[in-house]
Order: sequence, then C-alpha cells, then structure tokens
Amino acid sequence: MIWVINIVGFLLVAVIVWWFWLYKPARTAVTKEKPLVILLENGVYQPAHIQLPANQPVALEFFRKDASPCAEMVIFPALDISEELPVNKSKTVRLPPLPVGNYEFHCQMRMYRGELTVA
Ligand SMILES: [Cu+2]
Repeated sequence: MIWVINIVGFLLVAVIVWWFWLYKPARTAVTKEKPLVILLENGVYQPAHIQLPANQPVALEFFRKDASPCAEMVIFPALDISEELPVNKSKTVRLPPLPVGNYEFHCQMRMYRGELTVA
C-alpha cells in the first residue's frame, strides 16, 4: 500500500512544480498591423497575457462589457498610464515604445489583472 501513497505524493509534487514553475499562460501577440481588442467581462481581461514588440508604439483597444465600477479604469502603473473605459464602447490606449520586460496592468482595485510581455 505504501507505494500508492508514494505515487500520489509524487504526482502531487509534479503538479505543484508544473503549476508554479513550468506553467506559462498563453500570450496573444499584438503588432502594429494586427491590433487587438481586449474584452472586459466577468472580472477578467480577455486576453490577459499579451505579447508586444519592443521599441514600437502599439495601441491596445479595450472593450468594456462589464458595467460595474470595478472595471472603470485601466492602469499601467509602470508606464504612468491610466485611462477611463466607457461601457460597451471601445477605447484605444496608446502605449509608448517600450523596452523589453514585463508590465502589468489592472483596474483600480486590482481585480482585473493582465500582463504585457514586451520581447
Ligand atoms: Cu476593479
């Protein structure tokens, strides 16, 4: 019987390792030619993980379907950008050319969360 417990324990460790170290959420790429609409609905940005080219200005289009005040602002703290998002309309947020790195964005209460990967 002890081997069953060993296997279960090993699988548990494998899942934990995968989740915390190996799992990388899929990213959606944005380029100048291929703009992207980010939907705000049910407490999540869709997509929330976005890949951008470095050193190029890029525009993101936010479409807020969530009327709750939580979704009202989108904030890019590292970039000093905060924009108000109208309900059921799209709003373009222009980003300056960015150096390589990760930049998070979120609503004012940090319930909506997303991340830009600039590469
Ligand atoms: Cu919020």
